[in-house]
Amino acid sequence: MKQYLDLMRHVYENGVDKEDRTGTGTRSVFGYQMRLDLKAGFPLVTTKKVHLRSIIHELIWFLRGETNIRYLKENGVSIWDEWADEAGNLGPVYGSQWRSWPTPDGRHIDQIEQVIHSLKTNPDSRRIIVSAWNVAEISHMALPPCHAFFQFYVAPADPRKGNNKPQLSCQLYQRSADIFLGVPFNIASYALLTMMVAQVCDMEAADFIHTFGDAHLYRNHFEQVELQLSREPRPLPMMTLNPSVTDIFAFKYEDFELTDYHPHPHIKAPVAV
Ligand code: FFO
Repeated sequence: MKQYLDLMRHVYENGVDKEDRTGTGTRSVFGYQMRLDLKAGFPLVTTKKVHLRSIIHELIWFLRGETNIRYLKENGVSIWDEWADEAGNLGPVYGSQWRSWPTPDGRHIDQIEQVIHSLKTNPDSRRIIVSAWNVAEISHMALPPCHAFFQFYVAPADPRKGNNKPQLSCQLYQRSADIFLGVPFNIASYALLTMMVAQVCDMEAADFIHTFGDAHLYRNHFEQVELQLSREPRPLPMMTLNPSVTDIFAFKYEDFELTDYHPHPHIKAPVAV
């Protein structure tokens, strides 16, 4: 995926050196956008091996509305361990906001359900949005959302262009992005989500647009970054979803099949907490 390496190179060569909350130090750029064509292959980074298992389980966990790491631990996923309390809780993070955003009058809004409903009944809407950025609850979260706000967009089917179904795109605003460790996860996660939403709405996944606020490379990832920038991207793999799933909340780990993934070897790096 050339777009990812371009982002990494851009920040490495043009970013400003800046301190950060974790005390690690970063090189950072403010404002950047990538557009990925989901028909060109599944956007899983090929210049290092990326652990898709963790990404799929994390996404299923978000969609279950969970905010305790128990489900992740049961499935051998440890990417959220550093932020959980002794009981495994993270506070009202992604899953809670996506599925049960609390209203002032004591109800809860299922934003994912609403998005699916809007796509099916009013695909031209310009309000098909999910926000994890719940200002009133941020102080109770283990970490304020990094991928904070996303919107869906539908272009009508156009058989003359070979598009026999409506074309679903998704744009994400990510306020803070750890380019080496987090971004490959974030890209694959939203690409998957877009494909899943498209399938249950009988649409085709088109573009994923990834918009960044503070896009940074941690100083203790620079060696890994140089190694990765020296590698040649390989052809993208293919992702197939079990076509019998028609409910966004019914996807299981076994419903995802990745083929033709031939990445360069994994590159280890420490995560900033
Ligand atoms: N904190 C930091 N510093 N960077 C991030 O991207 C994020 N996240 C969330 C919340 N906290 C963050 C957690 N996401 C890895 C990948 C994604 C994470 C956290 C950690 C990681 O260590 N990946 C390794 C090992 C993979 C595995 O164990 O499966 C790797 O990819 O090599 C942003 O969403």
